[in-house]
Formats: sequence, structure tokens, C-alpha cells
Amino acid sequence: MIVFITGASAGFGAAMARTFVRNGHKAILAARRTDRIADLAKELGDSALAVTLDVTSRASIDAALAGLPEGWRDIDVLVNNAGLALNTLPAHEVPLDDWDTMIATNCQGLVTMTRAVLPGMVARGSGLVINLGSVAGHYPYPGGNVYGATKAFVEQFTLNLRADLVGTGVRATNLAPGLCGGTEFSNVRFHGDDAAAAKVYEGTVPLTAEDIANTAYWIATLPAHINVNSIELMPTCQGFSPFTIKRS
Ligand code: NDP
Ligand code: 8X3
Repeated sequence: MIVFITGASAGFGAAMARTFVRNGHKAILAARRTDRIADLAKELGDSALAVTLDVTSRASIDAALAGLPEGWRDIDVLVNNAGLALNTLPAHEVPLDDWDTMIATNCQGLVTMTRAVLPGMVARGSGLVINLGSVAGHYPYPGGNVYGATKAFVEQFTLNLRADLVGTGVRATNLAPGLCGGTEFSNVRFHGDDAAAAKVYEGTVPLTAEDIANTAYWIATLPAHINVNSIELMPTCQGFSPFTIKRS
């Protein structure tokens, strides 16, 4: 299989690249930090290809795909993993730029990548798009405002892809993890405040990037007649809260 992974310079994406290559597949490692993906490609050898990509730029997506060398163009699996949360401030205080960046990356970038790769999959009569959703797209929480909304978008877009793709042989999955540690997700969310990021995982046994990579690999290696529409994972230590009721 040829697997195109956005956001392969860190976290889930890097773990997925290692998992797919270790199992004998080819991985295209895409992200903005060229040095990171180049190092990872070097570690993984001839079965990995580093491609600089900013998913918020249509020109960057077009250039990345047009520049794929012979033998790397027929993408079997697209993992739309590039994404981020910014901030946990309430809606009336959070900088609007943070919202814009999340929408541009998690929604606009994801749909643009998908639209660019899908025609080849449909023409070949097979393929899989795995989109990284989140529990934040299923359950509201304070400060989740636009991040959660982008992930709800990802889930509904994925299900609507399924509606369009029935009969084409192309599959689509929303992979929605809960609390997951060992990635840069919270460092990015707190704009580089590493102490605040570390606090998120204090006293927990979170999911790991390897757990998510193994799940993506399982989905991608299921028999062709099985489509996982949506899958939600949480660490055992994570649960649900009751409704908040503000009493006078
Ligand atoms: P990381 O911050 O560790 O990795 C995010 C990746 O996205 C990086 O490789 C980054 O690369 C890339 N990225 C960000 N913006 C862009 C862009 N504009 N163009 C290309 N690549 C970009 O996060 P995780 O691995 O934890 O998260 C991966 C995905 O999983 C995200 O979509 C996230 O929302 C989702 N998720 C994470 C959970 C968690 O708890 N960790 C739980 C549920 C979902 P670079 O900066 O080099 O471009
Ligand atoms: C990441 C999980 O709970 O921080 O998508 O929103 S959470």
C-alpha cells in the first residue's frame, strides 16, 4: 500500500508512518517542518518519502501531489491527520486568529486534500480516506468551542463521503480519539506553554500515538468489503461529566 499521511512530522502521523513502513508499506510523510519529515524518512529508508506540505494552501497541496515521483502516485490510503487545537479560552475571549487557523487546517485543509486525492482512488476502484476526528466532535466541553466544531465537521464530512462513494470501492473512516499523550497536541494548544501542556496528562494513563497508529493500520488492513464509518477511542481513565446546572 502507498499511504499519504498529513502531519507526519510529529505525534500520530509519525507513529503511523513507522507502523505502515514497519509492516511493509510505503509512506509519504507530509508536513510543514521539512527537517522533521526528512529525518523520519531517513530513519525509515526507501519506503518513506518526505514531502513538504501546508494543508492550508491549495497551491502547496497541488505542488506536493504533482511532485510525487513515479511509483508514489497511486495513493491507496490518505490519512488526513494534520490538525490542531488552539487555546481553551471561552468563546467570548479566545483570539479570532486561533479559530481561523483551526478552521483553515482541520476543515479547509482536510477537504482540499481529500478532493485532490479522491479522483485517482475512484478511477482505480479502491482506496481509503482516514480522517482524524476527536471525541471533541462528539461531546462539548468548556473551551472546546471551535476545535470541537471542526471535529464534528470532520465526522459529518466523512459520513457524507461514504454517501457519495458507495459503489466506487473507496472507503472512508472517521477516527476519533480521546485523551492521547506523548504528542505535541497540547504544547501547540497552549501556544508553547509546556508546563500547561504537561498538566493535561498528570495522573492519567492516556492513549498513545502508537495506539492510534495501530488502530489506523487495523482499519486499513481490513478486508475490502468492510468500512469502519466511525470509531471512537478513549483511555480507560477518561469518562463523562454530568450536565452543568447554574443555580441562582
Ligand atoms: P501533533 O501536534 O503532535 O501533530 C500535528 C501534526 O499536524 C504535526 O505533524 C504538524 O506538522 C501537522 N500540521 C499542523 N498544521 C499543519 C498544516 N497547516 N499543514 C500540514 N501539516 C500540519 O498532534 P497529534 O498527533 O496529537 O494530533 C494529530 C491529529 O489528531 C490532529 O488532527 C488532532 O486534532 C487529532 N487528535 C489528537 C488528539 C490528542 O489528544 N493528541 C485526540 C484526538 C484527535 P508541522 O507543524 O510540521 O506542519
Ligand atoms: C483531542 C481530545 O479531549 O483534548 O482531540 O479535545 S480533547
